[in-house]
Amino acid sequence: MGLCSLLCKFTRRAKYVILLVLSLSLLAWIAMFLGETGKPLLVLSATAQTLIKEPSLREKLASSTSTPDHVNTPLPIVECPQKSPLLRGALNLSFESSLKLTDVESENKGVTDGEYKPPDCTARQSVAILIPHRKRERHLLYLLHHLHPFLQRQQLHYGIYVIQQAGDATFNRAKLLNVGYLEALKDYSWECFIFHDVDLVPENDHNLYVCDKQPKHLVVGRNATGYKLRYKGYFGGVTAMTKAQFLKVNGFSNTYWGWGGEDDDLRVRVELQKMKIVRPPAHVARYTMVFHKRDSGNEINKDRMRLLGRTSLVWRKDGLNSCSYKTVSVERFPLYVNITVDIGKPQR
Ligand code: UD2
Ligand code: MN
Repeated sequence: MGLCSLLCKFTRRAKYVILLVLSLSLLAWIAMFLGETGKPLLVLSATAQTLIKEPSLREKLASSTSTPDHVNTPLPIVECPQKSPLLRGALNLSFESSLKLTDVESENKGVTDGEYKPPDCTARQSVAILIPHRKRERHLLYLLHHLHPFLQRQQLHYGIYVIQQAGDATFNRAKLLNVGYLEALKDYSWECFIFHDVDLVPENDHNLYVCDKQPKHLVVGRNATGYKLRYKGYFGGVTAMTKAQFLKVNGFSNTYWGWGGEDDDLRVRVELQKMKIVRPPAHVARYTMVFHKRDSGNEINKDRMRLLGRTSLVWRKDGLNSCSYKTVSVERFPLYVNITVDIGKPQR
């Protein structure tokens, strides 16, 4: 019995061991089978991916061999380069007495209603040029003759506005410029404004007619003053301010009638807002002022020093927000928008 029970135990254990070995080898076989078939599965999924990509490749090929893209969809217009490749630097200016408006018009076919956009890129800034004017037709012609190609070489989107003071009352440059700002914004949301004397012609197209983070004075020097800054803080002639900067100072004062002071008043407003006037380098910010005498109706403003003394007290209520005027006409000529305006007369 002892031997029999021993044998029985042994055969039972052997059965278990054999069963275990069998099941292990079955598992190993299954694993091996899966291992073999796993590879083709991966290959299949990779093929599936390639197949998914394939139609777009085919589409690309098809589209490149059929009608060109630009026939159906407009080409994306890229931003103009930081530095225009069209700039020429210092220029020889000409002031021919035989020059006619029709000549300047035919030289600037790309300009419509005083507005221009570069044809092959999106301009970096949209700039309105505001020119206060009365009875300076010859100066205006010379300025248009030089300024249009100058601005086009700078690849700007621009519009030129001439603001004509109607009647014979004393001239008010600053108020006309306020009117120009308010009227130009009715046409387009210009982001930059250049306040520009009619008789100043820029000599170097590296003097960029764009706005900066701070108000910019563009006339460092001019022929008549030996190309030197007239005095520290001088802010006359041609200045550039963004829409927001000009709004922040409430524009120019409306109360300077006659010659002088209004440019200093704007400087005071800028300084009151803790802004800082910037200027391009002197060799670039050069202008030729077409010779002129003092105009009748623009006599020296004897009141200007008194007015300058009260700027910090009145700027909030004297400026863009109190600029009242009557628009006489808005004429859209090929090379500029002509706004004739009745701005009243001095209250004295
Ligand atoms: C200086 C300033 C100018 C202004 C002025 C004082 C420079 C280069 N310019 O110019 O910005 O501060 O002093 O008011 O320093 N205008 C007419 N018709 C007139 C009178 C004036 O169109 O009958 C316009 C025109 O755009 C002219 C501007 O007003 O350029 C300034 O008058 P200005 O040229 O007689 O004065 P000016 O040269 O002393
Ligand atoms: Mn002048």
